[in-house]
Amino acid sequence: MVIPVLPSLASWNSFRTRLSKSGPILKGVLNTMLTRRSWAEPWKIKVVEPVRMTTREYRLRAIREAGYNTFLLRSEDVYIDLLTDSGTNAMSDRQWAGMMIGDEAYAGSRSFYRFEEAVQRVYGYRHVIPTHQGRGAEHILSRILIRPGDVIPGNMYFTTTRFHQELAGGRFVDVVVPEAHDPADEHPFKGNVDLDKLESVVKSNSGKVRYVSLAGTVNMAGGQPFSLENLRAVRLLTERYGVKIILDATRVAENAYFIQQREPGQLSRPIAQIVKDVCALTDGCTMSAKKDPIANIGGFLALNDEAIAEEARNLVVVYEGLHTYGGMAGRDMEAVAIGIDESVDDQHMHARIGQVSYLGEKLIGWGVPVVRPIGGHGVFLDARAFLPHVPQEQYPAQCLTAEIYVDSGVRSMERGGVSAGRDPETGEERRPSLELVRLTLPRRVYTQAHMDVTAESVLSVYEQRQHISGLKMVFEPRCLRFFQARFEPLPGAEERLDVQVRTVLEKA
Ligand code: P70
Repeated sequence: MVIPVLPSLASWNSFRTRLSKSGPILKGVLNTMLTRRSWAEPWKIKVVEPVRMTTREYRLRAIREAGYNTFLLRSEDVYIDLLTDSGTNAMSDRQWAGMMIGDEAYAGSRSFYRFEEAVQRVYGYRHVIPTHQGRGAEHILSRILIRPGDVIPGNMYFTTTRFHQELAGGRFVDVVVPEAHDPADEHPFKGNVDLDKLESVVKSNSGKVRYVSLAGTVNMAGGQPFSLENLRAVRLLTERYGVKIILDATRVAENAYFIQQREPGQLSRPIAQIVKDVCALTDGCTMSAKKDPIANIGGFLALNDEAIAEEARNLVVVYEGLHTYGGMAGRDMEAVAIGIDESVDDQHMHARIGQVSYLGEKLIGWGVPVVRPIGGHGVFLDARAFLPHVPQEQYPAQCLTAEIYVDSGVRSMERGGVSAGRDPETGEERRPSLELVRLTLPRRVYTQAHMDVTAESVLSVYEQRQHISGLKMVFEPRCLRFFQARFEPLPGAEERLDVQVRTVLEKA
């Protein structure tokens, strides 16, 4: 069943423009009315996990010990964990039941065949190679398809994807539409590929472009989708040059939801059909089953080409595990197989993205700068606009994650200069246009009240923003530095924080 929920983006935008002329109060009220259409999750809660509330003083100490990096916090010190939607989802009773009947045979596990059948049926690819998670699939694919000196165009980089492309000797080139780099631009499909840019990259690197790396809901742009129309055009273009398209299907069902809601003629079509259409326009995919498929671990590489699939099976047994488990336990494969079907259910996706939109629209209503339109898996704060006085070399988004944690125990993730890392050729720090903080929503985990607490905390930090100052990096790991980097406050800020920390220590 298809549920028409949000107004189409075009009518939404024109309505917003009219509202903005009618004064901020009316705008706020109407915004709230519009975005708070009543919806409820298509499930009820059977098991709960207690979370711990701590004091501000405690959190001040915890973030300092964590080197101002939310990845280094202990999860028991976190109240509402919006670090990621990866592997943090709540499985259904059916998935848990599947865990009990997982077949743990080393070879030829029944659970693998169930997993393979679900992938083939829902996404439509012929060959399925299981991996322990998404980056396992990225590793294998990059080793097979990339030769040193190759160029890989894509709709904005993703950290692990680009890292594996570079490890294999390739160079990623961003061909996403320019609107994706502007947090305030309301383009409904900011994940679209800029066709002229793509064609010029392919032409000027003749023989060096073997595939386009295309992500469903672009993570680093704020969870922004591409349209079917754009994908069809990319397909036509790449076919002319003999270039493949490899989809990062990690959040393809979320992308399909936005196609359903925003693309003309798609509203009556189920998400499952749209997912099939998207995959049919590509040659294969990598998947982190920790996201869309609502599992805690797992992934796969799926391909149509027999020869590439054979080579992938060669590599999977070296790096991941046998070609019928790829690093997953049998029970994990069961959970993923069941989760894949749940992920393309229209009501599930309505509630999932509806919750993200609830949080996002609340912040927009209060004037907090966020990436617009609100994306699929999280709300992305625009740290440049939030902290205009903190220059990018002082990592404003990183500071903001620490400040929000100290304020309320809500954990978020930096998605800016720290994540972008260094250019492997020049060694220079990259300065991405987007300097963001991601409040990521795990699927089926938190309630609307958790969203209210989160929004109020962000607002409270926003009201104190002029007192927030920058950080310096004091430990920089060689690979994917954002995971383990450590920071210290700059002198001015240190004083302010020191006073607070000292008070805490004295009290302790
Ligand atoms: C996140 C997670 C993982 C991911 C992804 C896309 C679009 C591939 C992967 C890799 C985890 C993460 C990863 C790197 C930096 C921060 C967080 N994204 N493609 O939170 O999949 O994690 O299973 O190896 O989003 O966004 P996997």
